[in-house]
Amino acid sequence: MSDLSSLTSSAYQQALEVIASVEPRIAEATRQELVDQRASLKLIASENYASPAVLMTMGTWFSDKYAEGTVGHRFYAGCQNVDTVEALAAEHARELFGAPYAYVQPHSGIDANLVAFWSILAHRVEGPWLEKFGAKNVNDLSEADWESLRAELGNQRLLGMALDAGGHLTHGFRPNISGKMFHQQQYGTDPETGLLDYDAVRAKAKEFKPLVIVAGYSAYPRRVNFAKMREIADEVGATLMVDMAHFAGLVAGKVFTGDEDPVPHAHLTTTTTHKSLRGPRGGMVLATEEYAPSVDRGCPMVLGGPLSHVMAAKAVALAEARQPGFRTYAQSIADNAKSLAEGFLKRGAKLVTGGTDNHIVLLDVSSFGLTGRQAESALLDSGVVTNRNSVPADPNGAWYTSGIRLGTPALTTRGFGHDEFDKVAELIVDVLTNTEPGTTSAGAPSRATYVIADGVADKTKSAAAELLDKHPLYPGLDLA
Ligand code: DSN
Repeated sequence: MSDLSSLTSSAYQQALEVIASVEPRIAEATRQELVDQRASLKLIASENYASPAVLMTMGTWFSDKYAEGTVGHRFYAGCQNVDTVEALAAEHARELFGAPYAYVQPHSGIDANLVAFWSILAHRVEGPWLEKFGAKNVNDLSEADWESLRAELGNQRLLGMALDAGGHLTHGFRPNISGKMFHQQQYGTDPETGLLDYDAVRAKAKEFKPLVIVAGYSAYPRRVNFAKMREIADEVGATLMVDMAHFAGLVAGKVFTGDEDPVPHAHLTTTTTHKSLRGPRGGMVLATEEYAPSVDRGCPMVLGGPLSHVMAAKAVALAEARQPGFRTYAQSIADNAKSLAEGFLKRGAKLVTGGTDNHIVLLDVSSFGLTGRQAESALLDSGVVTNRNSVPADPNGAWYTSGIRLGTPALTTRGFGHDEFDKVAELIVDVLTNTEPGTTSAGAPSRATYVIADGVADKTKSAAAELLDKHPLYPGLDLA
């Protein structure tokens, strides 16, 4: 390990020198980003720290290669090495998740979801609808057939989890393309418990009869029973698409198994690769054989040319996730989230759903008399990086919010355990208890400004530094 650390140090040191010879300010910003990431408590639930091997894989000449198409079927010459990379990444993904098919080209989670949506529509075209038009394949359709198909496709329905219940923008939220390309309705959570109510989802699905049901979340602190979601989809003839971007690492690490593992239950499972999965920034679609041909058309249907350097890094990250140590890591993510939640509850803080059983803790900061925006800013001043988030039926809307979303994947990568997460809860409660809402310049109550009691931010920063020093980020990586 020390050999690898010193190799990593000299590799980055030299890389920064090469960059500095062209644009020293970029080399400096890159160096400073490491300093800053090392010095803060990163609790953003969707972030992590990828390994040096993953990071380095992205900085190569694969970046220079165009490779539209699929393995062995490219629209550019000279793609034999890209084929190796893409095939390997897909093989690792299939093996890791037990998926019949993996498409590793999407550049992000939004792109992965777009590929899935369009492939569901394309699949519809190629199913019974071709028969309806008496055509063997889409090329046989006349302009008039297309006109009528376009009208019908543009009239499809999607049912997804509401944003303030923990769903994602791409699950049918109106300002996102998913809320415009589909007629959409949303399912929420039980107003008393904050938990998903499957009977309510079923009732809504029966009434709305969607083509697509989207399950998955970005701010719901609980597990989902995907077998039940599939039952509901089957009852109404819908395609079940699960967006596991947030919890892919917990699926890969076998923390979520059986009914909680989306892959055997969903027709299509989408993900990012950089959150709990700890890979490069990017997306991926896993599919049943039935949907594979339409998923494969992601590029050029909705994607630009594949990023070969990122697909290579996906292959490296997925290989890491197939090692036994990743299961220990994934279990620690979930155990640590419980420790963090217990740390808050024993200090009297209020959590959406009363706790967690995944990697997310959603803290309702209204009991501190603060908005999410005020709490996020006060914590940032104190060296704690979080993001504000709506809580169900949030009176402060999506901009100011009443919640703070916290996640354990990044600090778990640094080696934090139960005691450290308990201390993190103590620090956060201390900052929020000692923060008051501010006023506007006209003296009216403000939802954005805040006042932290003297000395609290500095005291928190030094307590955080003590924790962080015990668990260095990229130990041995020295850029001095
Ligand atoms: N931005 C990601 C998150 O924070 O959850 C999802 O898009």
